[in-house]
Amino acid sequence: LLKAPRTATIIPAPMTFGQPFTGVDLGPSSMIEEGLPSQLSQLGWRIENTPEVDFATEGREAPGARNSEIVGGGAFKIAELVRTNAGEGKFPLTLGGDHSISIGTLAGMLSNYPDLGVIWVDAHADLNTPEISGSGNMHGMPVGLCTEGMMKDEDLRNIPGLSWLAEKPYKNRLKPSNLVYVGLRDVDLPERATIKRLGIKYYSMYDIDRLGIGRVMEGAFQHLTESNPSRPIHLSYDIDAIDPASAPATGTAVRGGLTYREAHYVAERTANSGNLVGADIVELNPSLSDDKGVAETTQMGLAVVRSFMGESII
Ligand code: HAR
Ligand code: MN
Ligand code: MN
Ligand code: MN
Repeated sequence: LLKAPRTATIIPAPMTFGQPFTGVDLGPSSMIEEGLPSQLSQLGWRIENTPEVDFATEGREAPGARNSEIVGGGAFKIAELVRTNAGEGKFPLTLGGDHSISIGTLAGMLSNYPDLGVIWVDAHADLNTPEISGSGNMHGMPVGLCTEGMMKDEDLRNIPGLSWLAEKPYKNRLKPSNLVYVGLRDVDLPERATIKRLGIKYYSMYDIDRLGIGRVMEGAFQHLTESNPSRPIHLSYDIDAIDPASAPATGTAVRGGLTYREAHYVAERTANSGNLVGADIVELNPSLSDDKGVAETTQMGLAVVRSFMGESII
C-alpha cells in the first residue's frame, strides 16, 4: 500500500438525514479542521479533496425509508465521486455524516471492483431494508441496499432517491461472501435472520472477547483473501463500533464496544494487508457529549483514519 506514493481523495459527506440527530453534519469539517489532510500527507499520501457534497433538504420518501429522496439522491452524488476517483486509481476516503453515505461509497466502489471485499466495523449490522427496518432510518440500511440477495431492482425503482441503484453502472452488488462484520453488538432480529440466510461472516463483540482481536482480524482476512489474495477491500468504519468510553460523541452509542487499542488494531491490520482501496469513517457527531467527549471522539476518529492509512507504532 505505501510502497509507492499514492493519492487519496477526501470526500466530505455531511449527511444527517439517514438518522434523527442534527450535528453529525459537523463530522467532516471537525476532522479536517483538526488536521486530517496534513496528517495523511505526513504519512506519505498525496491528498486531494472534493468540495463538501451538497445535499437537498427536502424530498419525498417511501414507506419504511425516511427521507429516501434526500438520502438516496445524496448517495448518488457520493457514488459518482467515489466511482470517478477510484477509477483514476485514487483512494476514496469519505468522511460522514451518518452511515447512509455508504450507500454511495459501496455503490461507487462496486462499480469499479465487482469482486470488492468489505470490512464493516460497527456496533450495528446496517443490513435493514425499507421492508424490514423497525425505525425507517436509512443509516441502518447501506449494507441491506447494496448486498446481493436483498433488494429487487423493481423495488429500488419504486423508492424515491434509489432508482439509480437499479441502473448501470451501479447494478453490481456486494457478494455476501465478500463481507465481514467486526464489532457487532446491537443487531435487529430481521438482520440476524438475514446474516444467517446469506451466510455472512461476522465477528461480534462476543467473538472478540472469545478469540481476541488478533485472531479475529486473521480470520477476517483469511475469509476475504483465501480465494483471491489481491482482492480489493473497502473498510467502512462506524465510530460507534468503539466503546463509548473512548468515543462517546455519536448518535447511537452502545456499551461494550472496541477498546482504544482494539479500535486501532482493526485499522492497523487492515492497512498492513496491502489490499485496502477505499474507506469511510462515519457517525462522529460533535454536537453530542460534552467538550471533553467531543475532543476525545474526534481524536479517536483521526487516529483510526491515520491507522488504516498506514500509521504504525514503529
Ligand atoms: N438497527 C437499527 C435501525 O436500523 C439501528 C441502526 C443504527 N445504525 C447506526 N449505524 N448507527 O450503524 O434503526
Ligand atoms: Mn453504521
Ligand atoms: Mn453503528
Ligand atoms: Mn473487549
